[in-house]
Amino acid sequence: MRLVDGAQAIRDDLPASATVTVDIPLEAGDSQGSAVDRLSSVVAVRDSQLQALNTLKAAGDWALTIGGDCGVELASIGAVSDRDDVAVLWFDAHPDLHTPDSSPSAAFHGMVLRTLLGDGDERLVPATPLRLQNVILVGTRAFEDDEAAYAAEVGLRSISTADFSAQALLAAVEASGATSIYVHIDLDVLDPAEIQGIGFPEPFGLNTAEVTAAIREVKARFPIVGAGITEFAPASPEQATDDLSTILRLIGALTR
Ligand SMILES: [Mn+2]
Repeated sequence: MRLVDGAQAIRDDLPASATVTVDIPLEAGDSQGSAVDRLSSVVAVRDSQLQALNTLKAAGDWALTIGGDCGVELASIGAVSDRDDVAVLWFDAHPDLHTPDSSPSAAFHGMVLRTLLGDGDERLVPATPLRLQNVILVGTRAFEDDEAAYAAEVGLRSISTADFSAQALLAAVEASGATSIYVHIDLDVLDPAEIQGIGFPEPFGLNTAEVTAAIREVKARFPIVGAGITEFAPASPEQATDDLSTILRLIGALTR
């Protein structure tokens, strides 16, 4: 429930007229014989999100999706995965590159990027998966062995925390050949000193000021076609209040 509390806390600080709430199933869901925990819920949430995204698209708007865990990107990135012109900037301490076979937890949020790249349960893989060359890992620093092996094998583009800069990001988007961007931000890409309300903190992360400055610089050259902010899971209302200024700075960089 902490993820629900986090999403609601963010929503309460956004203009109601610009906000669409996507209801999620209250029941836990069923794996339906797969190695993906709660697969039926993942499918139901994806389909509800796609409906909302299509409505916005028809109105000529792009969407900033507020999670939820990283699983919400299945719909939000999946809605643009067929576009060669979109680079996905994956700001996340974790690469989320597990397959159902390699995942130690069976939790879908650790498989979502790999699923978007075409490897995963057939009920979840998009009709046209993302192209490897369009994905850029940013600040990703907690790989499990199978994920590291895959990323090395396919040569996934990556910008480490130490190498992070607006220039590095611009160069990576240019190298991908894309002309627009989707920006995924799992809040755990930030250093744990910057944010408290996350479930899987990893040391040596990015700071909010460098992330917002880089996003502003990149989006001045490459328009944003979608974005997501995920994994806000405050332990208490006080913690939510403390973190909201950080989250609102990220939202401001993406949207203004
Ligand atoms: Mn993460």
